[in-house]
Amino acid sequence: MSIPENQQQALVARLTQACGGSYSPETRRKFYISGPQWAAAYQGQALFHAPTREPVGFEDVIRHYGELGIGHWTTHDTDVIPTEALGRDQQAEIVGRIGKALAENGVRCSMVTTETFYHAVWAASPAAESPEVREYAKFRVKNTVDIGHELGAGFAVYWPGSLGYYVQGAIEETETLGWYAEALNAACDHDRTVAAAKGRATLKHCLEAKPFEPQAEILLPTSDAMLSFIASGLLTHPEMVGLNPEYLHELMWGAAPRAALARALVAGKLFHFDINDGYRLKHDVDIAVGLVNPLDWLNVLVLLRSHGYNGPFNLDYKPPRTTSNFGVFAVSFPTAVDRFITLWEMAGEVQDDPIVKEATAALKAGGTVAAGADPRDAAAITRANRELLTLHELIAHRLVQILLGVHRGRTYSIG
Ligand code: GLO
Ligand code: MG
Ligand code: MG
Repeated sequence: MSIPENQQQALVARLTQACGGSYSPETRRKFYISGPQWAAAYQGQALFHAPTREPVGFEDVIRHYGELGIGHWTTHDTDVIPTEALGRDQQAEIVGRIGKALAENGVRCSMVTTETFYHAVWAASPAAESPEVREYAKFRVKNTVDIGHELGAGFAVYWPGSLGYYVQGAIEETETLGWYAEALNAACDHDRTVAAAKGRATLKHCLEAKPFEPQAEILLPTSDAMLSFIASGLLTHPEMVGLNPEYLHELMWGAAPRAALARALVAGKLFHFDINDGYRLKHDVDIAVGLVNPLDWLNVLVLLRSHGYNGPFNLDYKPPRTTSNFGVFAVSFPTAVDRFITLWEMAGEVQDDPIVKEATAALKAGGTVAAGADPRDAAAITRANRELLTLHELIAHRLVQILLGVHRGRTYSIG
């Protein structure tokens, strides 16, 4: 029987309720989870896709986030301020309204980011040959720093989307990288001045890599490329600059996201984290966290928990274009947050699991080699550890049991 239009929202709401497993807004607020303006306002458009949803302004997004218990909000400068109004009186008026909406809904702005990819001015990237474009890029990142301090943010993110090219040979890569560094240096210098004047800490400046899109070739395609850029000597304040890895962006080029995060951790540069999901070697589908790779996500969160990562988890995904405006806040955001919290709690269970603990400790203790054995005897060392190494597969089994809840005694029967 067909479902009348005016009964569909009630059906979606009832089935969402029937899923159970949702956390209260108070519980959700205990996590450093941020909701982007652009994620909630995404209308479903793409190169080959017309929009499927109506526009949503920041007042509505912030109100919904407040109700859901998403305690932090993030934005591009141009998500909320028209390009032509940036740095002008209208900006101050809009930022004032944002501050009011945040305060009224108990939401805080954690991060601001500069759009340096969409507007036609960035056709040749923010580090274009034209000095005017590069001066404008400096104005934009400095202006974003101002907005960030005004709204109480702690982080500024830079996804230099258009830093690359379609055709080879027209730009010289080292020169372009130097020019891009000049924009970041301008942002950091300005930040130091503003922070000192306001008696606030400087922002944490976070670079975000993506291997493909929107350019054909990207100059800083991975988090590792960005780590080497930070350490290159081109930045005047490398200590102020770290990473905002995005889960899917690392997966897109075929990396193990957990290993990419580990490299950022050991470099002390894991400042901020964009959480979502998707597929290897595909475009940036930005599916909500845990819908594609829940086991990998569980493992990522074990790593972050065990290293005491305490930065934001930014819900940088796109509600699918099959989801309605109603569905964005009734289903998409609350379920994304709740899957994240569940996986976070499971990661805690993994850390405390006696089987995982004992197996891990045994592997680290290693097998007993006969006293006085020759340390050059590879065959003897291999024999001494041979049986222990089966524990790798057992640990993997245990992680899947925890993910499926089987470790709590649930079994399925075919008989
Ligand atoms: C696009 C990026 C983008 C950034 C945002 C923050 O693929 O993920 O959403 O995260 O511009 O700088
Ligand atoms: Mg992102
Ligand atoms: Mg993405």
